[in-house]
Amino acid sequence: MQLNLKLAVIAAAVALAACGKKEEAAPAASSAPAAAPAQVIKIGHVGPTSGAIAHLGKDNENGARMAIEELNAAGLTIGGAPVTFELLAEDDAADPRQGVAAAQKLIDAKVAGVIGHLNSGTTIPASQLYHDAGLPQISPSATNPKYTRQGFPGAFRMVADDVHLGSTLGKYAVQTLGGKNIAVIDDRTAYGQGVADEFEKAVVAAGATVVGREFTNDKATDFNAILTTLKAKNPDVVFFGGMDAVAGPMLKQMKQLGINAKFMGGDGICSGELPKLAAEGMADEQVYCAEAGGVEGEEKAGMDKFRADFAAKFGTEVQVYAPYVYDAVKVMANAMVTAGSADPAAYLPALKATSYPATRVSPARSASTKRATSRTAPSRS
Ligand code: ABU
Repeated sequence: MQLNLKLAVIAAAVALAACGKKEEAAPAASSAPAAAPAQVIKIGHVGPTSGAIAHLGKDNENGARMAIEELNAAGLTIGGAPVTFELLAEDDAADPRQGVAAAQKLIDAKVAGVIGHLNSGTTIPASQLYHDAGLPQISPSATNPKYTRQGFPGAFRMVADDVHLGSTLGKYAVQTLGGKNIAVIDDRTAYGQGVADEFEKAVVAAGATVVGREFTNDKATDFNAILTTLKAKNPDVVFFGGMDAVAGPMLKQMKQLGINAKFMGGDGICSGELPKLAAEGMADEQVYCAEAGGVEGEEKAGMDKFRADFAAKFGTEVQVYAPYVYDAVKVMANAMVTAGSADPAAYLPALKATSYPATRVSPARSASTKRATSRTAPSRS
């Protein structure tokens, strides 16, 4: 299931009911009536804050922190009771087993909902635990379609899935870039292999030839063997299904081997870090990727403000998914306010019915409106 998200500011004045741990009331200092104690609502976040894509996991976690701080500054009430939100952040290192362990930790800590995980390979196994525990989960970035096709009513994503993403990119490679002989590589993860399969299908449907299909893994650093095999097939486009931490060194080694093909990938390579990871390996107009968070028109002002606020707060630019995490936290909190309860069973219907008009950050974009962007460095708008 996919949320059709249009973002809105959480209405600070809405008075509804909350369920969460009560803080101890401070003793009244005077004869004036004591202020009602704030109820603490725990929201879990999971992403890889260690390992090769820690820069992406930290970006996500910062997006969550920013949203939580804004919610708390707004002084929300739920069901007439003042509430504060507490972020419980876990690291899954992009590893499926650590993802399951992180999920169990959050369930044991009695979070009211979870934002995460970043990777499809961690999001999917963890989703079984959240489902069993009755907890809503919104992934900001997991694009493998299986995640939302398991029949779990509480599983949501903020982004289009790999069917849309891969097919749009495949068509773009042939119809816009003019690719005729296309090579495909994937990292054998739930995301990388899935998006590469969809890309390949679309390339063939559009009339081009897939001259080679190779694979690596998400921890590999040496691609000389597969790139040498593909070089002999003279591709005009190389597509990589995987993340920026692998794509960067791959680009560098393509250059060293004299492969001058255009290089494409999904949202997983479309980060601010890619040019650094590729070192001198990226040529002008060589890299095309699905730009998560790319917005135009009226939405651009909101995104520009988000990026500026984020950079001022954390001293670093948005990588990829922080705006989606930020939105996801606010969407979840908004559903609690609307439902008058932070009880997962009570606010899930409101979450499903979410329509959240954009104010600062763009709504989730369908793959058909995502742009495959040509640039020397991933753009921030
Ligand atoms: N959407 C690409 C990165 C996250 C994933 O594994 O799906």
